[in-house]
Amino acid sequence: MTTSLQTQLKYDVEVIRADFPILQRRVNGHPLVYLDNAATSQKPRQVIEALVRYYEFSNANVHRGLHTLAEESTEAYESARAKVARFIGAEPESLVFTRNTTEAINLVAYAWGLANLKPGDHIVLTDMEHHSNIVPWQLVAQRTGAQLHYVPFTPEGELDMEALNDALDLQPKLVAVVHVSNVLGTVNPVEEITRKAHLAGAKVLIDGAQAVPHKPVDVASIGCDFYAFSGHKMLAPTGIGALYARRELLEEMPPFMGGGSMIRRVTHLSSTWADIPTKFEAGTPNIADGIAFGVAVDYLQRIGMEAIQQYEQQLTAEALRLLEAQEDIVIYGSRDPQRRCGLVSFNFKHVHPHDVAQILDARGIAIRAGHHCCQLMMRRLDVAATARASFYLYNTVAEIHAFIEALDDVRKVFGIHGGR
Ligand code: 7TS
Repeated sequence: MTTSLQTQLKYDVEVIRADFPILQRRVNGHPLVYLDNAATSQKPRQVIEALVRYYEFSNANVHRGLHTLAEESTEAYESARAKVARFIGAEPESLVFTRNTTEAINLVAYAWGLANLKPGDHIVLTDMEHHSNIVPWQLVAQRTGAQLHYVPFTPEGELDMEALNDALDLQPKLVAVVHVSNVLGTVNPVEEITRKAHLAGAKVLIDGAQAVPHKPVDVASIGCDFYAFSGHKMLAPTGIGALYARRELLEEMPPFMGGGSMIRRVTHLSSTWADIPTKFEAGTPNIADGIAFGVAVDYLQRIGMEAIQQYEQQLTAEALRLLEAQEDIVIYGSRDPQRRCGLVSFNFKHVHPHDVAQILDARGIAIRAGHHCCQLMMRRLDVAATARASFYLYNTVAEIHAFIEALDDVRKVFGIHGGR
């Protein structure tokens, strides 16, 4: 099964795995099986080496020095911006480096939201959102008097498009929606949502934290106004992420934070701003991690996002097939691997997911258990938490099998008989 599946895909996972030093690790006496990729991905040698090379060879501050190192550093940082922008079909001027998805959404909430929302305006969110696409809007709604509306999802784990249409009848100022759910794996129809939201006069923000790492994304064909994502979930270091925004919006929006770099001219009473995107990058940026983000994007592009998506779909299909055969397990979200990205949330009927994660850890298998920063969704699913196995380009079918077999350890510990 393992070999035939991988041959069929012409995808050499062993060559990929050899680039990830951490995958050689043993955990609790077993080879590490890392299935917590939705939380953060592992990093290839190429990304780790880019960090070392930067600090050993060309470390200097960007956009200010006239010496060789400063020029090299600026060139490398700006060329990483161009790569990351191209990766999602955007122009470099439209791509602001942030710390992560959370900071990108907060930037929009504070810079665009405070300037554009007023009492009685509507903001449409969904019950699938991560807290990072809920809490900033709650804070901004409290400051502006805007009202929040939530679009529910169906029992199959898909957005309720009729409810979305009803919400659009309110003529909201903003629709903010997740591209791929980090709990259900649902891929939302962001092109259709954007088209409908624009017809209703709304701006559209998409949280792409779980989409850009796993599938081809083109912001131009989606047509959205804002798109946020994190480097650390796509092979880059932590502490670097990005906000794409339509050029006119970035030009119009006031700065999010003030300080060095983001200004053109400062007087005692007021200042003028640098060109976009620098206007939104106050202070010394995360230069090394930004450069390494570019290297991560090179790595993903070399393999190809279509190939990665297709490979992950095979892993997900195998995990779903095996989990579905177990009577004591509940799976959340669509059973169709074509309709989701590479992760599966599940629960044993009578075991807390924290216990499941701990028992699997004893076998070196890393999964996540908890509310996954989606308490609204947990409430809708009527659970406190779920267990979640999430896959990436370096996982193997053998690892999926090891994960499924380890579920028998849970049954042994809890004295449950006959899962399969
Ligand atoms: N949006 C989605 C859909 C996410 O899955 C996450 C992180 C974020 C936003 C926030 O990303 P950050 O980089 O700003 O922290 N999700 C998860 C997860 O599922 N487990 O750990 C982090």
